[in-house]
Amino acid sequence: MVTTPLKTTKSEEIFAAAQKLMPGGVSSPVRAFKSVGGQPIVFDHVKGAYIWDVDGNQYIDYVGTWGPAICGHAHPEVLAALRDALEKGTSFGAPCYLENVLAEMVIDAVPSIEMVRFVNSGTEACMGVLRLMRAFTGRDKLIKFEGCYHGHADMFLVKAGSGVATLGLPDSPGVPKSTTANTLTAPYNDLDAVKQLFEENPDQIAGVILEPVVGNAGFIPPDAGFLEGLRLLTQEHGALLVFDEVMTGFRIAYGGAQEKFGITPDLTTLGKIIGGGLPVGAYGGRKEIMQLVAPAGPMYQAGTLSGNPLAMTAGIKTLELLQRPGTYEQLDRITKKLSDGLLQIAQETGHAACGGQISGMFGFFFTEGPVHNYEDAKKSDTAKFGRFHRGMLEHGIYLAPSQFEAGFTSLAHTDEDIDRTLEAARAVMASL
Ligand code: KE4
Repeated sequence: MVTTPLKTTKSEEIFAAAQKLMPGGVSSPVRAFKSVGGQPIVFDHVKGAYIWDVDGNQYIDYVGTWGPAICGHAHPEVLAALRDALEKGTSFGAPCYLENVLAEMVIDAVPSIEMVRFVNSGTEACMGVLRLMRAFTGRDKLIKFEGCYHGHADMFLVKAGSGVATLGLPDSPGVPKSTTANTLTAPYNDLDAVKQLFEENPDQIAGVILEPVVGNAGFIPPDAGFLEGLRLLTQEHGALLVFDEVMTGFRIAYGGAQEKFGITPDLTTLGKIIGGGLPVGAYGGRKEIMQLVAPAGPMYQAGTLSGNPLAMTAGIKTLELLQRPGTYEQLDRITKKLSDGLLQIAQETGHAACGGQISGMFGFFFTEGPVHNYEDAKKSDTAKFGRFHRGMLEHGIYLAPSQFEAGFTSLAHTDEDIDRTLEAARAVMASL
């Protein structure tokens, strides 16, 4: 458990040194706790639903390394599989049977995917899928939604979510206007705005890319009819529909949001869970589209470590674990208990709050709500969220360090963990 106030001497020393070595002392901006204040804690090790920091404090973890740890951190069966794989080497840079195995599992699971290409991150997957959308349609423009995040490639850094939203960056310097000139944006859940963009840009839009359940502006589910409407609009205008399921894939259902909502896009991006904690991304879709990708076709995309045996091994074992009966019922039950509890406690302690969950993904905002899009999300009390985050940390609960992120549970979280979390939330909310 944690000491109150939190003893974080070693974390502070290590993070102070880190800031002299790496910009902001981190390898990815959201980890710096900029929007919630205070020092980030430095992890020593993780196991199951728990984190231990370098000062020996233990926390219940609701970030799960941003999604991959859905079976619990350092799952014994994943570690055992990796130990065996290690004996055969860490990287081949050549065809490997494990790629066939994971590819087959992804193709069997995800309705839109008939063929798949592995890369090393969600960013790379989204870069590849955009180039493919453009190659297949011969069109240059794309539609994304405000608050959605598709990795840090130039053309997506327009009104992006996640760390861009967290840091309140207008958009990033270093991205030429020419690069984002073809990136059109619309508010999430606003079909009329998308319709208008298609009318204003006839035959120029290669496709629409979105998070089918938003996690990078906080948790924002699709309104009824939104996904269906996009499916019809893209078909009507000869454009492609792309679900960025880097976060939702294998999380909100084994077949992702497209299985959950029964809407099949033309292309899908994946990441996080399919790597089981090692670096993997993927993009896939209909064979007629994927056949364009080199060396089958002319659309170039490559990667030294793509499909490496360790990442394939961790992904295969993770998906095997997720196939076990009762997985998604358990994730849904435990996360609903958490989400409903947080909202009830907020109400009982006099705080306006709204939010929800789908399977092992949840989020809430300190605002009356409802939150249908990024503009709504930005109206929430982010300063209060920062105080809540710090208070929960002091109570040994590790939440995503930004209002504009989603929370994640795992198969390792127990009812006792949820009860302890709600107990802490009651104490902290009463003190806000
Ligand atoms: P990566 O390049 O970080 O593997 O994936 C980019 C990406 C693409 N699409 C979606 C829907 C994503 O959520 C992400 C990455 N998610 C963030 C967390 N919201 C990664 C955490 C970070 O940036 O440190």
